[in-house]
Amino acid sequence: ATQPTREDRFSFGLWTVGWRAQDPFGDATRPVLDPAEAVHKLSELGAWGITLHDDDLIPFGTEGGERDKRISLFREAIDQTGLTVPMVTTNLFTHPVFKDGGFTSNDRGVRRYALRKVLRNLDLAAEFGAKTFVMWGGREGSETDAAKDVRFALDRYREAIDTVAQYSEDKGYGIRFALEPKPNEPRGDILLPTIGHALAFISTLEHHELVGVNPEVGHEQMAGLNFVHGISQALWQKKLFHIDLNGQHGTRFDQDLIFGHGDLLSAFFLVDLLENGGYDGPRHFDYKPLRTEDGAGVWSSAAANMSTYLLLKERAAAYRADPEVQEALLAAKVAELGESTLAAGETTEAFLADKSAFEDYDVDAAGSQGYGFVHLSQLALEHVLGAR
Ligand code: 3MF
Ligand code: MG
Ligand code: MG
Ligand code: MG
Repeated sequence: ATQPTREDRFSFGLWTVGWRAQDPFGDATRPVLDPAEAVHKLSELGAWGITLHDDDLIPFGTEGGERDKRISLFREAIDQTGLTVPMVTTNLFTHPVFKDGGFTSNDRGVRRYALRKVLRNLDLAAEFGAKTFVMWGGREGSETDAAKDVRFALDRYREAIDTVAQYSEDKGYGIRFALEPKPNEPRGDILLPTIGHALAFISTLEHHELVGVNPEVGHEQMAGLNFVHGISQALWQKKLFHIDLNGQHGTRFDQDLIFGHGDLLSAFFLVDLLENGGYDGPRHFDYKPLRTEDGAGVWSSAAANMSTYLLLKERAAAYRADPEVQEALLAAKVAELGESTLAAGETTEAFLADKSAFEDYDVDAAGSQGYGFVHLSQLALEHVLGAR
């Protein structure tokens, strides 16, 4: 059951397995990975899709015949394996031109250049049949509040996304957009730092219906936030267009660990939510094989992401099917929260007249009841540990 198949819809960023493990203090520890090899290896491991930044496939500045050649070699590997390219994303963070941002650089020329780069990248996304276009604004931010008028920056961010969405509509691409929040790194502070900020921003867009979020486990956890809650709200607002699965140990640098190798209990409840909460998008991994790993370690880490997900999916099903869990859920009144607080058709007038709701309500009895959340939680933990 932990052997992935295409039906599981697992996808990986080309930049994940292809990461050469250079970090701010050390050189790369692995050689360049040929994109076609990544496609073949991922396909053999049971993955369904591969995703990429423009620059992952076509190094920045590569033009003409060399550009075409790289695209067609990748396309060939895709055709040979039957892997899909469900998502394409944009790199507005590596080249020094973007050091003060792409869409929100203080320099207008840089902003125009960034927008052109993204429009061209969107053509590439359409060419590969991608359904989702992710935008992570890694350099959209600042280190000092003296240097960035955030209100202007948000105006320019909105202008850029409205322009990109309009272009896509004009071309009939049918692509949806997903913004990826992150609180910091590489900038001291990044704009749209959390799922909540991104959702609020999206509601102001001209094509808000085409724009959702691509939350990453580690990014929300870097901000000390509960990822399961964030994903729940994104689902509730019908804005979970895509997801970046990985692992993280709390509020520190972006670790991009294998899925489940950070907060395992949170990963369990996340899988339960994704499987039962109405998400039908790709299960996409944005992780980094540890710097200590060689080529073989890269592929075993890719496999580990998928097998962890499937194990947790199995555990979540067992948890839900356990009669003791069902009893504990009932005792904890988890489903009762689904009932509306006012009765159907109850007017405010009738509500105010209901003495049992207030005047006669036994607050001491209600205040002394136990909800049994610990018992329920322990049952979940025992299922995760395979003890049930
Ligand atoms: C950085 C990220 C990014 C985004 C990527 C896809 C390089 O922390 O998570 O990975 O996921 O740009 O949009
Ligand atoms: Mg990340
Ligand atoms: Mg990360
Ligand atoms: Mg990511």
